[in-house]
Amino acid sequence: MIDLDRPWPASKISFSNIIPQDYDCFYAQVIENQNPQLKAVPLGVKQKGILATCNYEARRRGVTKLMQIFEATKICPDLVLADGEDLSPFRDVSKRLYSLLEPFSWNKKIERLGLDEVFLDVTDLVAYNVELLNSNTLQQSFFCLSREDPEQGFPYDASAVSGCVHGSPPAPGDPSFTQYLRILVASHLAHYLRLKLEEEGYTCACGISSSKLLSKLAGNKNKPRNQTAIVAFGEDAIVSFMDEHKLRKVPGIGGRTTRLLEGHVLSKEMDPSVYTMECSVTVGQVRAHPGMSVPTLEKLLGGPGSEKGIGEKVWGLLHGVDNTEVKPASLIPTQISIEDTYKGLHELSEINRELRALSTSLLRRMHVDLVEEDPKRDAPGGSQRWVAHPKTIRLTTRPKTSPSDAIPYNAGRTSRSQPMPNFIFSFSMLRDAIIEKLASEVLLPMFLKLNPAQRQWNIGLINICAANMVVTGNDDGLGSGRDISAMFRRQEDVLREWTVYSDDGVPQNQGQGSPPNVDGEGAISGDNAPAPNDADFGNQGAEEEEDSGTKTWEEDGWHGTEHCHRCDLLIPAFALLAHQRYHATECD
Ligand code: TTP
Ligand code: MG
Repeated sequence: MIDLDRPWPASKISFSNIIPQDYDCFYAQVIENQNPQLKAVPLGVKQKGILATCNYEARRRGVTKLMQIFEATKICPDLVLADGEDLSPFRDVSKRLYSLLEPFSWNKKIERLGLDEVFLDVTDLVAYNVELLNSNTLQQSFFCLSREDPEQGFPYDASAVSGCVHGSPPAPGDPSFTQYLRILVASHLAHYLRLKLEEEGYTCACGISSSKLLSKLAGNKNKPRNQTAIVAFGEDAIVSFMDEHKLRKVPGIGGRTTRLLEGHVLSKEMDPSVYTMECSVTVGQVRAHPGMSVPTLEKLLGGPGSEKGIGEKVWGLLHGVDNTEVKPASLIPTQISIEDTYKGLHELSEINRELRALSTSLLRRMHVDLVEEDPKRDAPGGSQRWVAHPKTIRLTTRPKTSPSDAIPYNAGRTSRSQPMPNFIFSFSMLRDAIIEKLASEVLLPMFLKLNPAQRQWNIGLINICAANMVVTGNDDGLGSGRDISAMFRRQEDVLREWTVYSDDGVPQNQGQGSPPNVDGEGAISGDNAPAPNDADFGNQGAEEEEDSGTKTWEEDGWHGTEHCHRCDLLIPAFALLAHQRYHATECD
């Protein structure tokens, strides 16, 4: 109970309240909602040979996320397995729940991370409701959800924080008391939002604090179906909250940083290029290690390829300091990236098949995420319109490696980009025809440029990405009502030659048109990649996106004659593409 026998200061402090929601066993919940009888049984969602996730009934029996299927079924023989390869249902639910949460951020800062996490900045709504508190009637408070309609909201008991609490509440009059009130009020909003999501069939865990970092760590404290508010204020309290966490659990501290710092603290040689979620040191051990300071961190973590100011950033994170803002609401992704991994694709027919499969997914995703109904429009294809246009298509491939090769995961990953072809936006052309044209006329030639004809390929990953998104109607050079086809025709004229990029978006052949501004979101993470959960959020995880093996490509490095890898005919370089396309049709 809080005793408020004196008025508290007017809440004019700029203090954010952030509530991240992390849905419990997300893919499993989506499947359970489609088949409610699965709620009572141990359920695993499989993608290739592993469990992308499993429900809490399965977890009670010892099954874990990312366990191999054979191991999971050994531990839990009655595990029901559902297929999780098609991400569309997960994406659809994610969008629906996001739309439900959106109105609760008055400053319109609501950021989706992957499919199952949402950061909601509720600063304004909370500040408004702190002002409405009456110290004499705290137990009968009313949470007002609208400035215009005082009856829109819900009753709540403001004499205590809702849910789990970390720390001890300050006394009225303490300098941190206003911050405490905001956390208290935000905790009731979090509870209300959790109930709203549950009405839709989805439970989640959430955290309530003043930054993305602290609220995310708070949310992880009590899972599933729970919430935790941090009511520890002041530097010492926050530092001791941070100290107890394993270093790798801190959002923004990725695998490379963890291994370098772990090696330093334990005086052990550790290879930073080996991907791991494991970590044996806590934040406290690193922070209190003799000589630890910003310059020490900079020396340990800096150097070519590292993020600028890495020492200062990590020093801040170790002390619970994170000033990153929740990004403004948008359902339009900055890029759409689809990828798949393979045990090794060797034949052109296999490459063709996979390029078609990826093109099918890309087109479906583009239609789900970027097309909306437009009743005003009288156009071929009826009432649909594109709300955004990706200007660039990028193809990335990586050879197959195995862990025993001791080669960094992304070694040999190479990319090419070119303007997005106009036909992909057509509503009048049949979808199958678009897919066929995209795969055979755009992606296959790109693939062959990246992987010149050989006797045998050994492809371990293909990613296709619609990047450089231009939102229709924004003041972005496109302008509402302008003819998108005309723009693309102009762009194609300008960028007639393909531009070659390394994966960090740096053009390798400057001077061949302006480089598309391929942004960093998920540059290497594919459509099928997990939400950047415990380890990284937003650009803080940039270190994970280093490309250790990007080749640089010479645009004109393909002269002379080549043997066709299928029929062994000696073909002039300029005709090889057409020849291989001929084989491609043969394969079909
Ligand atoms: P998580 O939030 O990590 O897991 P979860 O929601 O299943 O479970 P929890 O209750 O612990 O939050 O990831 C969200 C979804 O992302 C998850 O349901 C499945 C998917 N996913 C992958 O596809 N691959 C992965 O490696 C991980 C970790 C998750
Ligand atoms: Mg989750």
